[in-house]
Amino acid sequence: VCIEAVEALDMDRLERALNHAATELSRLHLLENVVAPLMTRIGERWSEGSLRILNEHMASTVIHSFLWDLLRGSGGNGTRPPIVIATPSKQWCTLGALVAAVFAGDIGWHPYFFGPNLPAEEISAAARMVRARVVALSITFGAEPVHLGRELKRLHLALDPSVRLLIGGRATKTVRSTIEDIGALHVDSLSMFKSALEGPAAK
Ligand code: B12
Repeated sequence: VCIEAVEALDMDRLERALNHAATELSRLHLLENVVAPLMTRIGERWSEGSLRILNEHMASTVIHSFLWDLLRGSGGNGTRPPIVIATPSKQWCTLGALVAAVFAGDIGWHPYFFGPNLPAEEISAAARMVRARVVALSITFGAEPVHLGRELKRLHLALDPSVRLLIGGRATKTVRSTIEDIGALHVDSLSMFKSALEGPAAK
């Protein structure tokens, strides 16, 4: 249903289908088995040439707004532990980060979501300002590993050493050795993210 709505540029239908899925499914299931595969499929169809850029843009816009609605209100009353979530410099795909933010909110964290393309010093400033013990990054675009590796090293140096850095997303493997060098954790899935956030050192 979702992909048909994207083909037909039917934003209302896509929104209705997503809202319906949100009431029927657990958050984890919704995010990992509906939202992510839909975007992957759109990416494949776009590569094959059977969907246009505008179909992808329409879907990204609707899904961004849908996820933002799920995220809204997950700040709580000040008792939840803060987590900073963003994508590093030159990383423009925010939906994975937004998925991680919605999920973190769902399991009791206060997500501070800052969107795409954030330089290292802004990410570290955010962590300082909201007193976050955990920073989570999403990496989707794999074609600039040298720049990205440098940004991650700069972030590592700028962050307080007690802040944990978790990194997820489909292109994380392009900077695997840097992630090891700086002692960050590669979180492969939302379940692994959950374990990391529930571990003893997390909050
Ligand atoms: C939508 C999209 C865009 C949109 C993003 C809109 C937005 N607001 O986010 C826009 C238009 C900005 C875009 C731009 C570009 N894109 Co693009 N895009 C995509 C697409 C179709 C879907 C990505 C997406 O949103 N997925 C949905 C999310 C929810 O899924 P996800 O990111 O995989 O996240 C899941 C997990 O990875 C995980 N996760 C992700 N992050 C994190 C973080 C944490 C902490 C945790 C725990 C988990 C986690 O959780 C999610 C749920 O399971 C992909 C195709 C694909 N196969 O991914 C291409 C894709 C990523 N794009 C690609 C390209 C080439 C580009 C452009 C260069 C295109 C261009 N020529 O201008 C630009 C610039 C990219 C850049 N520099 O960042 C390539 C990247 C190839 C590569 N070398 O890495 C892809 C793979 C398409 C392709 N097959 O060629 N893109």
